[in-house]
Amino acid sequence: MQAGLLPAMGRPGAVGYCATHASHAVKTIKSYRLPGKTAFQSNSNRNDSILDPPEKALLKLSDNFLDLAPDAALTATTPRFINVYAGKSPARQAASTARELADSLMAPEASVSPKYFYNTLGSRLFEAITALDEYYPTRTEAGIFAAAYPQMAQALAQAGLPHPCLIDLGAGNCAKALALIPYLQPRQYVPVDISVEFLKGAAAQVQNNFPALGIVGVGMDFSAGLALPDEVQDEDRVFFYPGSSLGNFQPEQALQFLRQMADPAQGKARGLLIGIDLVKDAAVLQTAYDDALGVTAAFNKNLLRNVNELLGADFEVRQWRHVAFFNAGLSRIEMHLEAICDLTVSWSGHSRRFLAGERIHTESSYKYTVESMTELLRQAGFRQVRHWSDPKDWFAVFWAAV
Ligand code: AVJ
Repeated sequence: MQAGLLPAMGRPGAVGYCATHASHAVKTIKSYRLPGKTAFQSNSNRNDSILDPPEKALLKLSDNFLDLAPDAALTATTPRFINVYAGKSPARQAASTARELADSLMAPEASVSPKYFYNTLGSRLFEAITALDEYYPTRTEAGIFAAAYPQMAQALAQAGLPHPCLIDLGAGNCAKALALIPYLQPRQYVPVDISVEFLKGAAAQVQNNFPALGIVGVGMDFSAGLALPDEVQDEDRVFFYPGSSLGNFQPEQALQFLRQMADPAQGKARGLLIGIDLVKDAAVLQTAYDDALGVTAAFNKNLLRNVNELLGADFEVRQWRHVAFFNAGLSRIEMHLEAICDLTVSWSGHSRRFLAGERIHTESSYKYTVESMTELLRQAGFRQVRHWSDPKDWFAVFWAAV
């Protein structure tokens, strides 16, 4: 990635963080200064190096998160932030979360929804996963984007969306949007995530980098529905759903979710930019979810800590072990937590006994083919579908227009 790509990032001496340079920063942002060409286009041996430049760029990006100058934190405009509790008060929301957790833990085949991975520590552990050698999706996707940003921007412009409202589903640290914004030049940026405190920090960071951009942060569980607050503009909505997060849905749920997005009465999408992990060699897949450092194991077990907090349960993390494998028949990675010994877990007057070897299913991560994903998007109501992928066809980014 070239230095000019992210105009106001926190390189030493970069503009945009410091109040005294604010007007310069705004000017830089308003023009969304674009580089002449991407690192990829200028690289003669594209295939050999596809993974390296964006990986470096990602590392740079996280450096920038840490490097934020203290005075910048004080002078930054805090973006608007809206918490959506699906029409319920926070107390009722907490009660229904507890009920949902209790029900899924009491089921004959115990499970916990993967959305409960993402407390603040969980979001950080996921960030760490994306930096692992074994976890190829993030850097492969970044490589695809880095090679195709201008083409993607062109695809949006051709669809009549030169300045979209960019809705970033599961925005997390907003790193992917930070790189995309200079190209798509959104009128409004709407990062959405269930991990509210984590997102607030990240949204403020985006505002630092793009002071002139209208940002509406939304804290909500969008798996429950895509009804966005009124502050989010209706026009020119483009959903950004990278990272293969769609893979967490069962295929039938994925279809419903995409349909909802394309529905003029609900998501009101004009287009969707979505990244999806592709079916590949089982060993490569499996290693990505069972890394040598044990970061994914920690991410999986941290879910128990979150359940303890949300449900008032007494899970002992040490009594559980991480299990991950590729279920080829269902085309999905499965993650489970397996009881190491016979044990009992209790919460507010209830308890469940687990025998050694019994599992809690914590995540399914479905893998698609280019064909199956194209078909899914068409079934959901997207008419124009195209995609970009890496040389190994490990990952694909789709642009789908309604
Ligand atoms: C965020 C759902 C895309 O399935 O690869 C990473 C989550 N779980 N390692 C994925 C995850 C274990 C990730 N998604």
